Amino acid sequence: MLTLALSKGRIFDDTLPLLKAAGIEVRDANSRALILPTNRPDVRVVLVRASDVPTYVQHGGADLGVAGLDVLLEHEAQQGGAPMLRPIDLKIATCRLSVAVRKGFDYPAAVRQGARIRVATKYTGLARQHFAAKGVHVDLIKLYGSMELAPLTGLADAIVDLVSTGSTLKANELVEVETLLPISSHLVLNPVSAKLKREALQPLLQTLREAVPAAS
Ligand code: PRT
Ligand code: MG
Repeated sequence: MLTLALSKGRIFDDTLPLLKAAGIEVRDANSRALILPTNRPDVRVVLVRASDVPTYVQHGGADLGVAGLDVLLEHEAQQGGAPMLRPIDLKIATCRLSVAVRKGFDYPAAVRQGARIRVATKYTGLARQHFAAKGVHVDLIKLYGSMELAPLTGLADAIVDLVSTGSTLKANELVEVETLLPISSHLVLNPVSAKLKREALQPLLQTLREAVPAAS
């Protein structure tokens, strides 16, 4: 049996067509069940929180999974240790991880070498690495959602968050001032499964690779 961890929402929606192209059809997608069968008796899907996908895959609760690079790199920044096996960039759920501030806030001054900035984010590991590399002292404020509110209420000077169209920032009078990294979702593999279930995994990975649209 191969167990694939997915999160509901954009990753699930964007992964289904790729699975279909690989001959896998997920059943009962609209049920409340957390384990979904597929047309293949040897493949099932488990539904977990986006940020729990690396944990499931790392500890063998799933053989493989799909997660945003933001989630994967933040997980690695928090846990340390070896990076996860990440054989395929699925090029879905694309966005970028950026710094945003209130309109009119002097960001260049706030990130001058040796300066100090208050940053609210869900991505404390990635934000810490980013500002450390710039030689900027950062006070990190961990939030779990609605990051955009932090600069507006004076909780923080800046946020580090995902941006896609930019309309959420715009609606809250924030401006993007720096990009940390471009994001897409990747397939991740449990290292033990990669060895022990190689026979079953290889053809699946190959068809998935072929289903990913070539870079334009
Ligand atoms: O929602 P939940 O707490 O369960 O988990 P989650 O928020 O991590 O899951 P989900 O499904 O929202 O996001 C899963 C993955 O989708 C993320 O880890 C990213 O890799 C990817 N992704 C792609 C995005 C976006 N685009 C995106 N725009 N994730 C979130 N957003 C949010 C962003 O945080 C901001 O609030 O959308 C807003 C900005 O969108 P624009 O279009 O207004 O710029
Ligand atoms: Mg969300």
